[in-house]
Amino acid sequence: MLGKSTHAPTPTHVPVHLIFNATQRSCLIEATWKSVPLIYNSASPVMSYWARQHSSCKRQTQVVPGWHPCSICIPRSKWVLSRKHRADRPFHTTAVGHRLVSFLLADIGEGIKEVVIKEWFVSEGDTVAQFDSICEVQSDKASVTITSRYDGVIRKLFYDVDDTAFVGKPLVDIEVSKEDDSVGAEVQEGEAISVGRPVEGAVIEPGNFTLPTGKILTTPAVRRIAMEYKIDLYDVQGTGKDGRILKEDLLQYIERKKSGVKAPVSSTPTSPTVATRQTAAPTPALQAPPTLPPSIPVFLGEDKDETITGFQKAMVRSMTHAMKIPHFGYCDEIDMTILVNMRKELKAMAQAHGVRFSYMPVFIKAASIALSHFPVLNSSVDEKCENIKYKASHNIGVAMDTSEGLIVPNVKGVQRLTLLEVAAELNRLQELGSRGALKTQDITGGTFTLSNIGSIGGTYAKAVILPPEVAIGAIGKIQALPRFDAAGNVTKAHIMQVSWSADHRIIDGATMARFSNLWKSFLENPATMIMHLK
Ligand code: CO6
Repeated sequence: MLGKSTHAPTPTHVPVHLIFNATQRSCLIEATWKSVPLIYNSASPVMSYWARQHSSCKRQTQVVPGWHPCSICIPRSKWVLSRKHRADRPFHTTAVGHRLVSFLLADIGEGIKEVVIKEWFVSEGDTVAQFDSICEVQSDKASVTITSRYDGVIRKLFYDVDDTAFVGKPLVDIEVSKEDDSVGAEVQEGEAISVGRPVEGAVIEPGNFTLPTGKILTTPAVRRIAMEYKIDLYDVQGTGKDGRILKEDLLQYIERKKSGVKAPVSSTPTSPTVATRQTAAPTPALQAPPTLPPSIPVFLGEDKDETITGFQKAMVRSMTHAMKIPHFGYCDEIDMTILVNMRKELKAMAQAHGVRFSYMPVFIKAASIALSHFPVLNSSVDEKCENIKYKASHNIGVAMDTSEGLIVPNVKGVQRLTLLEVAAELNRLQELGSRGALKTQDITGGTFTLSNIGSIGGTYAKAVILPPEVAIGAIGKIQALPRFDAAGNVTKAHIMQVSWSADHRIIDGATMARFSNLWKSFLENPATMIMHLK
């Protein structure tokens, strides 16, 4: 039963909301006074307060079936100050009409247990709206923007910049209005949500669906509708001031999607194939390759200690774990001469569709076709290596040199994509990677990896498997080298080396060699790939 306090707040009384469970005859008895969390100092009088106040309470809403919020005043002498936050109790009470929600750092996937706080976008006392950015955190694999789930006032930040925050632990306390119906019964924990693009085929849990914010100008109401319809606002063209997405824009977009009509988003000619699959792999504008800063010599003068954090810390963990896998290597060289010539044409064609086309899309697509012949290479094993899971989707990871270090985003469902779509998705990932904006969805769920070290230099490499995957390929630089042709004449050939690493517990050398031969045959005779292209 919810009612207004019959007591006016006095210096000796603290107005609170209690949540009673009439059946269990118990209640939550935490409150906040002047932003300081309090804990009730006495157990037994609670029910008598409840009894006294019960008759004056007017029932309005139920927070949880069987539980009823109720406002009363309790003498301050009955409370003790509690500076230590109680992480296991997400709901607290504050001044009448408000309550404090502990906003927990959500699980951001791939077993990530901790992140480093990179930047706060809010301070204590700031008012936030739903989906406003709260902070940027860095996991071992990507930067993630955490957004608010509520409208309210930030009451407490639990970490400083560069602190390590733990998944499932409070990130901030937000004071919300008791009328805020978004703090419904189903939201027992104020889990923070992260931004990103939903992955096709992924199970999207209510409250865990992620939405892009930050650069997108719109209102919480529009974001809420987008969330309900699982729409990525990056796909919606805003017609408001400065590109703000208006409610009408979103509703029109939903209508168009329902009727199958595509939005007029770009004046760039788009491939019919790409257009029909636009939701799976939108074609970004032509992007320049990320430029690396020139290497500058560093003279320290004296020794310098530095704590390993963020990506590096994660690399320590993941590589230590990875090196427990018994690796074996297999290398070969590939004559890329035909493909080098063909790529010139493909590049020009892709460019007409606004897509930058390097060799990578061909490497990736050829790998996917070869994987369908050797599914064990697209599998994963459990921790104890007792079970193999053959993965239906070819989510091919690409080791990427980004502003944040080496990250391995993956192109999802390559088996369903055309070469142009693979290229478009790779462009998108590269563009995000170059500005450190890859999202959790982009970097999770990989099933097989290719590392093109040749775009930097080098020939052979010993790549480390990314668990739970079981194989990885390192690709060397394409070089013009002398080789013998079929007639025994020395000719100029474009040669590229590949170095495979595989988990020797479940893969043998012959399987790896056969897979490599097939992949090689597609690259050496690209025409043979045509039969398998989708
Ligand atoms: N040879 C020759 N030329 C190449 C090659 C090779 N292997 N790869 C790319 N290129 C060309 C490419 O075609 C582009 O040329 P144009 O199209 O004519 O402009 C140009 O180099 C730049 O390509 P870019 O790197 O922008 O794009 P690409 O799609 O080939 O690669 C990428 C995408 C994400 C792989 C790349 O940008 C990147 O980050 N590469 C570095 C990956 C890396 O750091 N790997 C090391 C991981 S650690 O493997 C490891 C075992 C250890 C050593």
